[in-house]
This record gives sequence, structure tokens and C-alpha cells, in this order.
Amino acid sequence: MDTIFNNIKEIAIQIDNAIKNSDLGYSQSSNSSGEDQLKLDVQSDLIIEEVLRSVASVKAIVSEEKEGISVLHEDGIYTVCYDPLDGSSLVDVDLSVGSIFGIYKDSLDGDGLVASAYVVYGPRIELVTAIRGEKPIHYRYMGGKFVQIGEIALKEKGKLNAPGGTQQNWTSTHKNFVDSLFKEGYRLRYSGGMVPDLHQILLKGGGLFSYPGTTDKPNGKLRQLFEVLPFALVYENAGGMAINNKGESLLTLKPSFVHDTSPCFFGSKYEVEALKRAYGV
Ligand code: FDP
Repeated sequence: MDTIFNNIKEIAIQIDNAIKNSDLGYSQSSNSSGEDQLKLDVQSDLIIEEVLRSVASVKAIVSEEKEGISVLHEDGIYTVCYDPLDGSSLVDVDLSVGSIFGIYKDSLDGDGLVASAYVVYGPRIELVTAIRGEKPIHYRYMGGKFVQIGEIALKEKGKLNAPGGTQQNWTSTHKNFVDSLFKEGYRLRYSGGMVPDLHQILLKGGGLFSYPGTTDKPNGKLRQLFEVLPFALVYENAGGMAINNKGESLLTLKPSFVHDTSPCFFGSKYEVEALKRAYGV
């Protein structure tokens, strides 16, 4: 796993360089979910594929930007599912974006997820890695290398509320619950980038990030293999909770297809338990 994490560090430096120096315009193509691709989405995807091609333990890769599974090394062990540039619609306004990696063995589902990692491209580059059963580790890129800052542990209760999705399309249950957190004193923190929004909650000790099922998207927007499962592992390992709208751990998810989505809620224990009561699950 160390080899894969070290290669993710190399990927992070290359993508950060592309963000800072490349054309921010749209490409001529759209991704498998029908979203227009930026040239940077395509470039970041190529960077990851090229770097992981040099890692013999990587059997296959699955990208949020591509259809299907690409086999890299028949004798490899792991399949790396990744979102090369999550929140890329925020690059043109210079907000933070990220890359997310789920590392799977044997099966592409919650049971098969053995490790995950994400990179935040903000004022600095940060990396968080998580291995099943171990506390997530936080790194910051300083002086030409990734320096370990420490383990990440969520508090029992936080102060931040990051509610995703179009409010007009929320159910009344969800709207009432979000309002109840604000009435309790929670503060809104939502940039529209899943990686920096979840990173902020993790590092500030807790709170809730939600992307519910909505009337227009009953299964939510966020993709299980590339976004939901990798962050579920980080949150659970940090002592928090990560559940779907039925109150089940997101780590029990079994995607029906590669780009399958799920309603998802990530947070410290207090807020997730409150959400379960509000949803009656
Ligand atoms: P984006 O479409 O900009 O790539 O992955 C999808 C994502 O961003 C997440 O990063 C983000 O949390 C979410 O969509 C934002 O969606 P809403 O605007 O619907 O809240």
C-alpha cells in the first residue's frame, strides 16, 4: 500500500502543477455521467493513469471520467477507482478542489475497499490516507515533500453544517433536519467541493456533510466507488459515521454499476445520530 500512496503523492504534485499552469477551458467531450469535461479533468485523468501504469500491484483502474474498467497489470492485486479532479467546476473561481482514490481488492464494493486517499489542492497541497482499521493520516506538502502532520480523529460533536444539493428539491424531512442544526447553532460551511468541504469538517473536529436523495436525484449525486466509499472509510476510521438515507453504514454499499450514486451523510457521531432520528431510520 505504501507504494500506491507514494505514487499518489507524485500524482498530487503533477495535478497541482497542471491546475496552476494549464488551460482552464472546456474540452470537446463529456464524462460517463453526462457532465462537460474541462481540459483539466482530462489532463488529471491522464496523469493518474500514467503514474499508476508504473505500479505493478495495480491490476486495474476505474476513473470517474471514463466508461468501464481498464486493466493495467494482469498480475496486480488492487483496483484503484478515482475521481481525478473532484469539484473541477470551482477551478475557474480559484476555490479548492481535490482528487479521491478508493483502493479495492477482490470486489468493487464496500467489502472490497481496503484503503483510500484524497488530495486537497488549496493554498497548499494536503493528503489524507486511510487503511482499513487504522486512523487516517494527514500530510501537508512542505519544502518539496509530504510531511506527516498526524492522525485525524473526529470529536463526538462538531459545529459545521455542509448541506449539499438543490434546496428546492430536498424532502421536507431533510429540510427540517438541516434547519434544526442551524437552530442549534451550527454554522454553514459549503463551498461546493466535496473534498475541501469534508476535509474542513474532519480537521475542525466535526459537523455534518450531507448529500441527500432529492426529488430530481433520488439516489443523490455523489458516486459510490470514487467519492462516497473512499470518504466513508476516512470518516469511520476517524471515529465518525458515514451512512445512507436508510441509516446503513456506507461501507456496506454494493454499487450496481461503476458510476452508481448514493445519498450520503458523513459526520461526527452526534450529528449522524440526530439525522437518523430525524429520518426515522
Ligand atoms: P462537481 O460537480 O463540481 O464535480 O462530485 C461532484 C461535486 O462537485 C462535489 O464535489 C460537490 O460536493 C457536489 O458535486 C456539489 O453539488 P451541488 O452543487 O449539487 O451541491
